[in-house]
Amino acid sequence: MDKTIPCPPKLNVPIVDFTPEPKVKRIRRPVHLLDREYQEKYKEAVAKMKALPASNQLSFVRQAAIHEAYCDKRYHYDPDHRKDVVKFDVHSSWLFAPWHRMYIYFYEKALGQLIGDDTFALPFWNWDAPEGMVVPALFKDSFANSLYDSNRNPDNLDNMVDLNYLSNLRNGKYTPVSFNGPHGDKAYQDAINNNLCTVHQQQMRGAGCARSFLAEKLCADNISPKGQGSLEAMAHTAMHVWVGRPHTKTCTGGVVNYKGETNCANDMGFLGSAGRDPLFYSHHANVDRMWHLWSTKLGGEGFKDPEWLDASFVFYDDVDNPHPVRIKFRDVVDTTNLGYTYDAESEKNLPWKERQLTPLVPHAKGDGALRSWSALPKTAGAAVFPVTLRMNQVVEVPAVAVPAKKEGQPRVLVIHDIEYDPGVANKFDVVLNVPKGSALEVGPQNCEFAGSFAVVPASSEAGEKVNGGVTFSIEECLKDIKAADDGTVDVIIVPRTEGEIKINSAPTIQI
Ligand SMILES: [Cu+2]
Repeated sequence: MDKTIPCPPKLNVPIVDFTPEPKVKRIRRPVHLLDREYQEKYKEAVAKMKALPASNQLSFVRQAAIHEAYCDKRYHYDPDHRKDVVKFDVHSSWLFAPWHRMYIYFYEKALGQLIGDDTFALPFWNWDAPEGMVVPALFKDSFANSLYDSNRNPDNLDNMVDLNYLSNLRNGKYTPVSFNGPHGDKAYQDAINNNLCTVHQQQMRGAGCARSFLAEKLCADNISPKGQGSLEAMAHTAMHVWVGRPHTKTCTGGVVNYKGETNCANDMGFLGSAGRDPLFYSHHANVDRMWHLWSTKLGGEGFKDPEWLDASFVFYDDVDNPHPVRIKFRDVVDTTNLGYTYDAESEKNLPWKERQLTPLVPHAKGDGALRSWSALPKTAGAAVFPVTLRMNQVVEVPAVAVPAKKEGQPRVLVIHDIEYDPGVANKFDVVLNVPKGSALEVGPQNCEFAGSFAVVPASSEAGEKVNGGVTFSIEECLKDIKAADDGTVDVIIVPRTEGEIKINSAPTIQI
């Protein structure tokens, strides 16, 4: 990894508490709809940030280093000085959404300050609308463009994004779809539909509660990540890996993984370098907008735990006089407190809100005994945990107990104790009540889809494994497959990537 990134200096100025902004003056708009003047403003602001000396905390190089520090385990946590050091990471837990909101808020403010315009709002990459489903042209021109980054995947830049990318990469046989069409093509229409279904799953169907959308709790007494939510695992991870420079046999540079091999995936495709691509911030502005939409228009309820609301981080503010500001999660739950909101026009017709999902196989109402493939003994192919996943070899976990439904308490499927090599992209999907032989075909466009576990590659040391988890809201899925009143359901795990993933404990369904 590049060692030129500076470490944060020792604090020699006092930390001040964040004060809410008195009014909303920044409206974040989609990148693809910016007029020429706004495009130039954005380029100028980032160019000025890149021109600041690295000694300035608000310089681009230091902003990128913040992501590396908090997201690639540069901070080690040892509150009791027991040398029981845990590598700290803001991913895979309930820290993910608020931490990233804070991070890009201070980035946005600094950009506005650099061009003397406090109404400047960070444009978002609108990958959830068909017109925004390509890397925005503004970031691609390599000539004198502060928004350009050479560490991207040239094969993907002009194609329709795939918000379910890693699942479709099966065996490297990925068929790209040109963003320019022809628009009447079935492949083009399917690609748009699959993307919209992915966002529908992420935002609506799989987002029935804060645990499954914003991720699981993480507190100081046990800071191993407990579980991702759909906000992180789905479109967010897919777009990181989609944009980033991929690993190839002949590439040079990058990180050395535990097998001693060089892995040169970088910039957006690698957590340690993601912040070096200016597109990262517009990507995360849309991830942030997804949280905003969930908690406003879609009526999602965030955490009420004081441990979450009172959690705080310190960021530098003010380009001219950089000083540290302590900001709490409760300060950022509502974006208006931060003086910004999202363009109302882009919220009017959310194209992914209403989606007709299709069943891959027929489903009958009743208990598991009625399922058409259940002629097989229930123990056939039963996974014995721990189980090590192999790409494309599905793991069937038959007859997982489903607790009876309780009003207002959505049922969740929880898989924890997932060990994986953090140095590579890892993904598996989870589907319900599908015969083993058909499970590979299930995608977000199907009723049987319950959710995905997917992580962006990060640094790894020799033999290092990271422990994670994932939580899915399955109430809607159970209803769609006519299993809402069943006592059991078959859970099928569909490994999508090559890296070794070991699941130590069986999935459970909880209320
Ligand atoms: Cu990210």
